[in-house]
Amino acid sequence: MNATLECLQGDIAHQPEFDAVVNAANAQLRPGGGVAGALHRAAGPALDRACRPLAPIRPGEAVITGAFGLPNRHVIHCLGPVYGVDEPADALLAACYRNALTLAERQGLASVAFPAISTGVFGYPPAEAARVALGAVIATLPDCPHIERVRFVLFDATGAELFRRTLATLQGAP
Ligand code: AR6
Repeated sequence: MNATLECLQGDIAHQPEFDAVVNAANAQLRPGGGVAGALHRAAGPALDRACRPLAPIRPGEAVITGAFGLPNRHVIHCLGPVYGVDEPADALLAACYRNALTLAERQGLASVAFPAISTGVFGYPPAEAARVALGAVIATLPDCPHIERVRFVLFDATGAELFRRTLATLQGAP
């Protein structure tokens, strides 16, 4: 894998050096709270209008729009599984990351920033979500030669540390 993969604390709505940011969306692709609220607020109402014809989406699915007021070229909207409801949760969560990267690759994008999909309102336990998310990205990047840089943006320091430790484990660090 030649792409850079990093995990930082931050706000997904403030990632100006990334071609695409990923939204932890709801099925109707409406603004909502959390990540979706932050991205729609920063993008402005044009993002909501662009989303309407693409809704609804299913768990694991990803769709792409422009980014409007955001400092990115595109927003990729993923519907994560609701933990304990949408099954199999791990396969559906992994599909979000794989489908988002595949869409970015098809658009020729070089950089994508992800939030920790499903770990907020949708209740996915963070440690399991980190393993699934990072594992899916590591498994998909070899099929995405255009993508040079992937960042996980975690809202708090604990989340960023968890993702960094999980990445080190998956990459075989001591
Ligand atoms: N930047 C980075 N991470 C964030 C931000 C932010 N600005 N805001 C929250 N997080 P969530 P979900 C973290 O609930 O679980 C929405 O209402 C947050 O701490 O946004 O997939 C939608 O409309 C958590 O760790 O997404 C859907 O209905 C993670 O991002 C539903 O919530 C994901 O939290 C989707 O739920």
